[in-house]
Amino acid sequence: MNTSEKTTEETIQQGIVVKKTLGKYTVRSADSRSIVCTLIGNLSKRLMFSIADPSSMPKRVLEVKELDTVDPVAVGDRVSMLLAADGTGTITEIAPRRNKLSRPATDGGRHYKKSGPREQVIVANLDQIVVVLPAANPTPSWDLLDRHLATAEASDIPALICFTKADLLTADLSHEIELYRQIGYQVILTSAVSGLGIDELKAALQTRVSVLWGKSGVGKTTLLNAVEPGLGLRVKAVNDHNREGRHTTTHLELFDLSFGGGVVDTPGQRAFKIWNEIDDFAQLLPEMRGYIGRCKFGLDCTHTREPGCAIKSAVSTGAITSRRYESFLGMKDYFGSW
Ligand SMILES: Nc1nc2c(ncn2[C@@H]2O[C@H](COP(=O)(O)OP(=O)(O)OP(=O)(O)O)[C@@H](O)[C@H]2O)c(=O)[nH]1
Ligand SMILES: [Mg+2]
Ligand SMILES: [Zn+2]
Repeated sequence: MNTSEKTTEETIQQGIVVKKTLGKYTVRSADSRSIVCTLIGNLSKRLMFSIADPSSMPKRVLEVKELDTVDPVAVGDRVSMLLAADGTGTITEIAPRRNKLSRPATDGGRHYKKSGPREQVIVANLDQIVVVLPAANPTPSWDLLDRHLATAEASDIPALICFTKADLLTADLSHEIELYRQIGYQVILTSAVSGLGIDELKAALQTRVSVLWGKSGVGKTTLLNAVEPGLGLRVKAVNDHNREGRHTTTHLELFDLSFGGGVVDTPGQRAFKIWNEIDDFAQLLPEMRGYIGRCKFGLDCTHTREPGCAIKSAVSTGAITSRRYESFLGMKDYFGSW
């Protein structure tokens, strides 16, 4: 159905999905209004056309299939919507995505097909992923950081690293920070209490669309409140600090920044399985990538026990740190299968 033919031009608007809750999508229009939308019926199904390219003629629907995704709309999607007189809208079209952060859906039965899980797109059209982890209290988990960075690499979205709670720092992190900088990641050390690094973070966020990514309680929302005080978002009460499994932020939301750009705050995430199929996890560690194909067994090398492995040899000379190599070894198990 081509809705634009049936309606006047004023009733169709473009916008960006900023929030989702149970079948309702909040879309920010170009004139900064928030419009609560539902989804037009045919976008919830996959229409199989008589020829491969549905944009060319003839457009005859042969079959209607269930979607391969949990929800066809994600926060960050650019959509067209049809506005009703009561101020609500209907999403009629989703623009092709520039990129997406996806995971295999974890909700077992309903969404789990024989061929494997369905795709769950968490956020679409990102300029960068800000991996957030505490500098202290608790001490940073380097394995988790490496998995988050690997997920960003697998999604082909640039990542930067943001440490929080620098005011609680007791150990010296400069060695680790330098390691990640040498790999090529920007690293920002922040404290919402002292204000350290907040200007640097603002500069990194400006004019870009970013997502704050990290475990519950690391201080993502606190950080967003620090860069944009007007938002006044709810954060975890101080006496709730060490209570695991309690998410203070309960849904994803894209916020506009007054200095330009947008940030998606997320409920805390453990590292999840990577959606894309990965041939060699060394591809996901930038400092290892250049060695792929240079091992004695070429692309068949798993970089574990083989003789003449270029990656293991780089670990022995220190060109690749053994800690990152350990992370790499863990990734196969962690990400390997669903
Ligand atoms: N000392 C100190 N505490 C901080 C800092 N940043 C955050 N916190 C505290 O850490 C706790 C968790 O902060 P939140 O911002 O709610 O964490 P979150 O990552 O948004 O958590 P979820 O929404 O559950 O994913 C709060 O009690 C904050 O006060 C900081 O820079 N220094
Ligand atoms: Mg939060
Ligand atoms: Zn190898």
